[in-house]
Formats: sequence, structure tokens, C-alpha cells
Amino acid sequence: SNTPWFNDYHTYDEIAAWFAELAAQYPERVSFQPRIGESTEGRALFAVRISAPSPVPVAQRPQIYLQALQHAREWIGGAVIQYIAQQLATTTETALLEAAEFVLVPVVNPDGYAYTWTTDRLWRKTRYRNADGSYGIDANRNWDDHWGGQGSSSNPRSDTYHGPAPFAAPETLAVSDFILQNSRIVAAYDLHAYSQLILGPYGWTHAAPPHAQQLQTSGNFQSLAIEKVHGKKYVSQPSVDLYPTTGSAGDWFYGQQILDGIGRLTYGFTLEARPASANPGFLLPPNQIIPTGEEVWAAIQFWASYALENPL
Ligand code: 0X9
Ligand code: ZN
Repeated sequence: SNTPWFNDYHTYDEIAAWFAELAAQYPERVSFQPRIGESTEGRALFAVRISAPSPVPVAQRPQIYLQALQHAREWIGGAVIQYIAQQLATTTETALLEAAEFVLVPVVNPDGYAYTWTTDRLWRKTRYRNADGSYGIDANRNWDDHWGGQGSSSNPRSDTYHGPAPFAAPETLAVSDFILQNSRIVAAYDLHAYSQLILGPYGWTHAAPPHAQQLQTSGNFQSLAIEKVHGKKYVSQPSVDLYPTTGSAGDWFYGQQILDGIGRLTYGFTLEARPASANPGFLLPPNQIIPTGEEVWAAIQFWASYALENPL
């Protein structure tokens, strides 16, 4: 439903309050975890769980994980995850919600996000205080999967600074711990902007992952689903074909089980939402929130269904 809420972007405080209100409004489906950890500046990292009643106990269901706003300036990612939450809370098509539990961390980098509202609209990183006096770790270079390699920087002033150690950022540490506590996750999504891309493993190497066929099929289904909504083309490809990265969430989602046997094999994806290119880039007009939400919601339903039917 296209409420006025989705006609504009919102601050961190507004978003947190909106999710708490969603849980209050739809207690049968939505629960709000106000503090799974905290940011460098002490803001709460909150989580949201969404499912519908069914004979299968929620505690036994496979889980579908979504996160957004690792990168502060990518506002559309935060708006899209709110849109998806609203659909999950209200949809009358309940099959997915009866089979699975959706687990969301909508704002992974609340300090950076707040900074884009107060000071610098194009800030990307966290607000970690670096040893050289500069600020910020690139959260999406700080996950413990081939950390510190190509596509990340050891320069604290760089926008792709990987941090002093894997999970040195309190945000990535808390969120990754939270993900591992949710031990039945079968698919995980990291929402970004921009370029209209659906990115699967790997980011760190050109080598094909063990489940390349299922991952590519999932990506292709998502791309088709998106195009049917508003005709937008989102290219589905391995992340590394965009450019190599190391220490990224998408690789950790999929690969941490392979690397150290922790957790479950997971359909790990990164989505780059609208727009297609640098104009308007991160400054996507708010009248595109709803259409972008609609097309990504279509992809998410295909991706979640496919993961539930074809576990890795
Ligand atoms: O560089 C990133 O972290 C992501 N792009 S963004 O413009 N949102 O910053 C892409 C991460 C996907 N992984 C790889 N491309 N390897
Ligand atoms: Zn990003």
C-alpha cells in the first residue's frame, strides 16, 4: 500500500520508530528487537522478524535474512527494506511467511547514515575513529572473508578502507554475530545502490563458487522478475565481474560456511538498486522509492522461494 511514508526518505530515528510501530501494528507477524548491538557512536542496531502463523513452529523454520545501509549514502537501500517489510507485514499471499522467518537488519551503519543527513550527503563509511585521526571503515570491506585483499584499501582515508582487522567495526561485528545466532539462514541479501545489478558470489576471486549453477539461476530469475514490474533491467552476474572486492558481506554470507564450517550454506547476494548510472547516482529522487520497492520486492520473493525449494 502506497502510504505517504514512502513518498520521502527518513532519518535513522524515524526509521527505527517506524519499525517499532510496524511491530505494534502487526503483532501477529512482526517483532522488533531494539538493540542487537550498537554503533561506534552508541546508536542501536535493531532487527525485525517477520513471519505468519502456521503449523511449523517459527523456531524450526528456515530463515531469510536482509540488511541495508552498510553504505550511508545509499538511501534507497534503506527505503527499499522498509518497503519490503511493509509488504511482508501486510501481504495476503502468505506462503513464504508461513514457511520461513524473515530476519531484517535495516540500518547496519546508523552513524554514517545520520552523518549523511547532518553533514555530508555523500558519506559512505562508518564513523569509526581511525588511528590517523580520520573517520570511517568501509563496512563492506570489513567482513571476515578474504579480508584485506584486492579491492580494499589499507589507507584509513580511503572510501574502501578495510579497517585495522576483520570485524573491527562494532557494526559488522555485532551484525555478523547476530547472523550466526540465527543459525537457520538459507539466503541472505545485502541491499546497496546504485547500478541496477544482482550480484552473486564470488567478489574475491574469478573462480566459480561450488554452487555457481544454482546461484546464477537464482540471479536470472530475480532479474526477470524485476523487468516484469517496470521494465527496468538489472544485470545478474558474479560480483567480481563488477570489480573485485574482499571482506564483503555477500561473500561472507555464502562463504563463511565453506571457510570455517560455521553456519549454513546461504544464497548470498548483493543488490545494487536504481538508478542505472551516476546521474542521479546516490541522489535518487524520492518519487522513485515506491517503483524501486515494487521491483526489488518482486526479486526478493523469487529469490526466497528459490532458496527454500533449492537449499544449497
Ligand atoms: O563496492 C561495494 O561494496 C558494492 N558497490 S557500492 O557501489 N554499493 O559500494 C559492491 C559490492 C559487491 N561485491 C563486488 N563487487 N565484489
Ligand atoms: Zn554500497
